Amino acid sequence: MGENKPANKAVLDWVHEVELLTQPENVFWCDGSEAENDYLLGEGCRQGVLLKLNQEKKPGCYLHRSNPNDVARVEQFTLICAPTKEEAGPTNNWAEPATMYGKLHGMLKGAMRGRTMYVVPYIMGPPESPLAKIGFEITDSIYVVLSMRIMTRMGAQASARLGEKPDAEFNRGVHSLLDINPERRFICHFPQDNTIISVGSGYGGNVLLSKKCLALRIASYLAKKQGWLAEHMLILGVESPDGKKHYVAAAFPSACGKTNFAMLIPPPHFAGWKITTVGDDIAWMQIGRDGRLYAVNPENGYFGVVPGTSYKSNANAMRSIERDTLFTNVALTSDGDVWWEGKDGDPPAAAIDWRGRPWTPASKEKAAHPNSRFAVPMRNNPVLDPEVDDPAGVPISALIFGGRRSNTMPLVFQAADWNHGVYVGATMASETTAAATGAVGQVRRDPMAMLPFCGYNIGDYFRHWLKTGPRLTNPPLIFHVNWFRKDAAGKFLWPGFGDNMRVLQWIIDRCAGRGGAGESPIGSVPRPEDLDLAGLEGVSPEMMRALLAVNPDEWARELAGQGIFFESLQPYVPEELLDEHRELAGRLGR
Ligand code: GTP
Ligand code: SPV
Ligand code: MN
Repeated sequence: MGENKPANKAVLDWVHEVELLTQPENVFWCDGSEAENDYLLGEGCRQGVLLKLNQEKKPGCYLHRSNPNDVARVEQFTLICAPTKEEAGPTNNWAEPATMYGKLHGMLKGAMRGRTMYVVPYIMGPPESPLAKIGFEITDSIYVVLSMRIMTRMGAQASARLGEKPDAEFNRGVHSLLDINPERRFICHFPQDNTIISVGSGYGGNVLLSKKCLALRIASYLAKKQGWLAEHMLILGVESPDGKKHYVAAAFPSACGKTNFAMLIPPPHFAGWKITTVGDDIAWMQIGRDGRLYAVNPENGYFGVVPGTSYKSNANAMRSIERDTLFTNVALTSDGDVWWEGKDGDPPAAAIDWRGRPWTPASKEKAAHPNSRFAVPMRNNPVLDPEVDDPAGVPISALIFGGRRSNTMPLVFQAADWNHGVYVGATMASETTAAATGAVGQVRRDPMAMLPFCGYNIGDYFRHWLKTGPRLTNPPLIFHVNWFRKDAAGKFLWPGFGDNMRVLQWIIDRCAGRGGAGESPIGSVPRPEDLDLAGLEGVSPEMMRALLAVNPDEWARELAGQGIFFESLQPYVPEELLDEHRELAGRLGR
């Protein structure tokens, strides 16, 4: 075991270099086999990295507790090391590549002494897809290896696909835990070298280098160069009772509802409607020969937010995580099961919290960390879309942007055309969540939900979007949604989750040339009678009006906020978006 070396000499040479630098006790080449997985799970338990859960209740499930100082992405220590600061742009932290390589190599020197260095080969995307990418992640964390096995198409097939050609393209990822010290934590991207180096963390998006690092930051850079899109979007299929199927892709910021929307279960009134999941976090999209936009999910699993997940809110996620799941930072019950805030039923009388301390319902602190996560193979999803492995991807009828906004943003509106839609995406904002370290609940601009994930200058990213529209002879329509609008007492006005089907149906109707709407300065907004609200509980006509309202005072503030954001990005904002801003101001009478 651990001997499965690839034939490609460029890979062997690079791994050898990293071995000389980090000086591990041994090198373990992963093949992705069942036997290897069993061995690593056993080894993880032996080392105390994993806790085996009650196998009768949760077959194949394990619990990992991360260091309490290491529970989320660290945006302030995430860097784009492009040759110039201008290439990284106004929204990224930048460091000069040679300087950063020097600093990181200093930190990695001897870092794996006495430890095993794992080499993880993986494919992102359906292997036959023209968009598929191959990566290798070197790591000294068993937890990372086991997670990568769930989240990617990991193992010998990746090395085989790379082949022996010396110039075959692959992503080089190096990860070391070091001493899990926030002061020595850096997530560095070298887009021009297709290289990622991550040190000092053992958590999620910081260390599963396939995910945010490769599939978004590096891929967005490649996508710009090669004429496609790498986006922080879920992809779902929606089939109506008459058998017509549409696909939509939706960008919501971290912890703002992508996984839930991707697995939505329609309310009883929508008998015959079926929702299927292609992806829950990332979409790679290219233009098809028919001039439509086609999307693939580069991932193989879901790294989902646990708190709030229940049979009531997301039964498909609950069924998925009944087995083969790696839980991180949830609570442990006395019978070897897991628990979190928002799970169905009563809290356990006693539990061990995410830090490993005794917990009872009387405890002041949460049992599960707000950013606790599950990692589960997508094959466990009962509503996995049958086209998920299609190398060509699925045709996208609508693109949806959305954020967590307690006010201002109506439940849904439609952009007038492509450029207006790009403006809507570019100016979207959301309240911050526990998915990244820092304050929670503050409204910040998060263009296309890509603020932390765009691997190059955001102005060029906007320009790339603007250029993509005219290349699509049959472009998707663009919408904005907000499930999170609140009343004066701070209560959500919209029940969300399954009831989001009502909004999705309107979106699909609009794509099919049906569906009524009222015109407003910000776009087309449905009137209450344009939405199918039959069987909707707890939303009075007055609440419905509040959900759909475009309030002039709120929009005056919103317009100003969007303007301030664009100012902060100058001189990089494309003229087309400044035009859109002026036109919106005009429509709002400002
Ligand atoms: P990342 O994995 O961080 O990218 O998050 P995500 O966008 O996939 O978010 P997810 O679906 O995991 O939801 C995050 C949180 O929002 C969870 O606590 C959900 O329960 C909650 N949530 C999701 N959809 C809705 C909704 O329609 N209404 C309300 N009120 N909450 C929701
Ligand atoms: C996100 O923060 O958007 C996530 C979780 O999907 S992480 O993998 O940690 O980035
Ligand atoms: Mn995400």
